[in-house]
Amino acid sequence: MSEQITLYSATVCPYAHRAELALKEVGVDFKRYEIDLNNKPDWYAPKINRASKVPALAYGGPDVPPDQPSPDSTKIPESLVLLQLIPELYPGRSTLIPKDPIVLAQARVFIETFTNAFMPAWSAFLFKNADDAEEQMRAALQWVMKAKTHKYAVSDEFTIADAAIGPFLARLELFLANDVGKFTEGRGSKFITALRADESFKPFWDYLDLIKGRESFKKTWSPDVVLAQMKTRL
Ligand SMILES: N[C@@H](CCC(=O)N[C@@H](CS)C(=O)NCC(=O)O)C(=O)O
Repeated sequence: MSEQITLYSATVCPYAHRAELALKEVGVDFKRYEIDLNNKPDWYAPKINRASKVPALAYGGPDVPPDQPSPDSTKIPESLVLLQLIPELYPGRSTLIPKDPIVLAQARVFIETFTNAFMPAWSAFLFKNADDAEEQMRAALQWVMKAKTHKYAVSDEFTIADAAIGPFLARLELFLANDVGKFTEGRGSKFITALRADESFKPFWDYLDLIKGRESFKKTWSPDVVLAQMKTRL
């Protein structure tokens, strides 16, 4: 019998979404426990993740209710660690970890470079209302289009690179299109409309549609809940 898996998650969180995508891609049964980030349970930090962040996985140990975690399960935080661990626990059940070590290295470089290119623009637009937010975000999305070398990011198959960035790109579109963020009203939707009208960004939207069309994504994506939770965090 396989070990029990409990994922502590929050629907709004793109990092947690990475782990959920990996679990769905490998097709394993798991328990999911929603953490209210505005009102975290007292036991969460001491018993699951000292950093008090989602995602975190409780692996193995007895089959207990998620809100009564056992000291006998192994607790593992950090989305990128989980994105690697989950397919490694269930080899041959997904394409997440490319078989070719060179392609795997390229996936890791893709994730690292995406983080450096995208995160400052994400925060400039959504949280800082920076003067040059549009410019920064255009450059970040242009980087995505340029860095993507295959049908998916680094391969014709869905890998950790796509699972790492999809949750951020989908939320970017959702938050901006609905003007949910700490920016001037209308600025987000105007940007998305302009980007959609710009033919040079078509490969970006095609790529995002491809990710959003995967079963694993559809099963883990609740835009209404993401929006509602995001509004409480601004
Ligand atoms: N480096 C972490 C970042 C996770 C993270 O920042 N999660 C946020 C939610 S998106 C969180 O739990 N924040 C704690 C809080 O809001 O109190 C990872 O990749 O898993």
